[in-house]
Amino acid sequence: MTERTFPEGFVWGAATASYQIEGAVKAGGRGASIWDTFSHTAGKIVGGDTGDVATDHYHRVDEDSDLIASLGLNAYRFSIAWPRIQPDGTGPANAAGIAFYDRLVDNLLARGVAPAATLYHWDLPQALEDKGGWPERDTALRFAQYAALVHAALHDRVSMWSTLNEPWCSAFLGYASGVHAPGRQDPAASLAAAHHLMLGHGLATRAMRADARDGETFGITLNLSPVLVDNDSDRDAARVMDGLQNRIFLDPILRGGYAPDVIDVTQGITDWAFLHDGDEEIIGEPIDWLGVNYYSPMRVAADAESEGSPAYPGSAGVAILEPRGPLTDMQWEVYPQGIADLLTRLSAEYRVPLFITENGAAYPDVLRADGTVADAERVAYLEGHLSAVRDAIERGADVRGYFAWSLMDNFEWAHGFAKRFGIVYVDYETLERHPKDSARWYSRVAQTNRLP
Ligand code: IFM
Repeated sequence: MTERTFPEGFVWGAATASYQIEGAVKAGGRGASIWDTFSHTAGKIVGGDTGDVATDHYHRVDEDSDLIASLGLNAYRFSIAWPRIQPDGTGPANAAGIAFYDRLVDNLLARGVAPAATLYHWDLPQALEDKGGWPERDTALRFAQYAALVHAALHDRVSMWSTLNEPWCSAFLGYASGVHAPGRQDPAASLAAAHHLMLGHGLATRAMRADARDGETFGITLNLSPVLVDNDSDRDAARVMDGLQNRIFLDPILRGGYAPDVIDVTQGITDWAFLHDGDEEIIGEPIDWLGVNYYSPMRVAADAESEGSPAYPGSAGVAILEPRGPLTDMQWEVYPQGIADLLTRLSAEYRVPLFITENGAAYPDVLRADGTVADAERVAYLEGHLSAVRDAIERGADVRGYFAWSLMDNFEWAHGFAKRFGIVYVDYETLERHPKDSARWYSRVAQTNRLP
């Protein structure tokens, strides 16, 4: 590696998720997901937005495949909508649902782009939520069956598989703080949900690996954050939050079991009866790589008066501090050093090959009359973070690739369409796509395998 280059064979991609871009929520026999229900519930989403149309990717899959190829990316990370494959969350695969992903995968391969499939990016079939959702053990078993169906249909062409995207969000934003679907506020249920998500991951990985051909790889994607403190006296508080954000997933998946301190801080909330003998062995099913989604660090301090954050059951006594500028449009701190520290730590402590499966920033982009978008702040964000990724690789971190979040502007969950993360601008009136300056910059990086 010379000064600005990346290792040979480095994967350069962009990422999206089904509910955020597909739209067409009733097409091809798709069932309802928890996000359909949630987004149609008054007051849950900024502006009353929904994913009913989103960026209409379902109908524009050919055009979008051309777009990806035109950027010179060698990979594309997308997710599969469970309710397209099993409208009620059980039973045989719905042929029309499979056909849509067949088409996407064939399109990508025909254009020289490697498909990277995520099986679950938050759109649980509503029928399974009606039976209790992720806090119920049965949902993990259902997920493994769904995974096996999708894998059987696509694994002759898809090599890179991720089971879950950001189970922290599914469990704790979905069932503890309630700002995401299904919007429940039940801390004990959220911890059960986290466990069952991981159980589902382990069972699905086992099922797919049993039927894998040579060259297939299996992983999971976690949203991880370094936890920063100003004073040594805040180190215990940082350990609590590192446990609740990072290690609650990393340790069972990569070290064979939960860390005792994570179980301890949550004891007053749940008795952990959901943890059965043998579960940790299933969750620890070996993976080939870990997907890391990094956006910003978490700053904390000890605070005896704090009741903790609703999204972190067990965080009483810890205050989450305000982010420090510069901030993105999400009010998230821009801190490229965080990605380098995280990758270095993960490589040293967990010894697993890594992909950055998401990294990027929202800014209030403006489409100019000539169809261009000058998003210099996003270019700076990407350059800062990619440069930090390179530093981490040079220091020994085993990083195999990078996926920018996101290929295009899309439905940003509770923020609706108000936050734009895309390197491609979507005009929500016409649904036209316009590559931003960041897309051109990133395309150059991908094609030359180096920072300009
Ligand atoms: O848009 C989300 C994505 O779905 C999951 N990771 C974080 C992104 C930005 O909030």
